[in-house]
Amino acid sequence: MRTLFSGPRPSLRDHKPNVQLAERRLFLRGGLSIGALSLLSGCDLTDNEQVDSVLTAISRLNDRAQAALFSRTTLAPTYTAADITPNFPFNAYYAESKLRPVDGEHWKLELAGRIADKKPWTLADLRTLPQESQITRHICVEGWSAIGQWSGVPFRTFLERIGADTKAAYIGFTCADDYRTSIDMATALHPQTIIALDYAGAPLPDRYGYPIKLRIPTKLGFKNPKQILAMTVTNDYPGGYWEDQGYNWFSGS
Ligand SMILES: Nc1nc2c(c(=O)[nH]1)N[C@H]1C(S)=C(S)[C@@H](COP(=O)(O)O)O[C@H]1N2
Ligand SMILES: [Mo]
Repeated sequence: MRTLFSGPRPSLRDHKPNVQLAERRLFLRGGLSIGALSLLSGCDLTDNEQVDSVLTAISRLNDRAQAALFSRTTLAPTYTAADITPNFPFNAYYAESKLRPVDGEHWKLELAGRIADKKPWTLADLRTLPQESQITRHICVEGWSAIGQWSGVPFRTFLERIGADTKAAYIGFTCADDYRTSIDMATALHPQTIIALDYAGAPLPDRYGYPIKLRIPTKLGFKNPKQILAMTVTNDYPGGYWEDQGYNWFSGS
């Protein structure tokens, strides 16, 4: 059940990563013991570290299954203005009082990796590209969801414009608060994935990721980086802040 946030909200840290929860539950429910897992994996699983590394491997296998099921044309549900959640929540790996705003006047999006034209982009540059607006639901693994309106540049348009290698496997993002995440190319090219410049028709507030947030309605909230400083197109798995702590990398919503 997806519930609307109300009251004090636990941190992602209070939630067991998917590796420990979903996969483990799946295997236990399926009657798969650690002993059977040992047989399957061909390893003698004698300690937690080994069990975790096998479960991480299963989570990466699950990434491939999700990627195979992901459809480039299936759209996330969209909503009307009346559905928008008042006081859309702020979330980050720290409290909102610790938020350090980015100076958008001097900000430039840095480009690296498999990209033909690595010229950095200003906010004004991004405003010259075609813009799109969407009202979609943001779902956080912490168990809350909320509906908001984001507008900006379709990410596919941007990737084509900069000559990104769309055959590459990953796009990695680094953010002003040192947050990191990464996504698969199919999701990057999905028609609803946008570089959000506006929230509710006005420039993105600091709390929602000014100067830019990558808004991906087909993925869980933690895969939507805010305050992006740089992006890399790469074939080397970039991981991410929560992903490196065991959260499932693909995390479709
Ligand atoms: N730079 C940055 N981006 C981030 C995070 C973060 O801590 N830092 N947290 C993620 C998580 S877990 C969520 S749910 C959403 C929250 O976005 P919001 O504050 O606009 O609701 O941002 C995501 N992107
Ligand atoms: Mo989240």
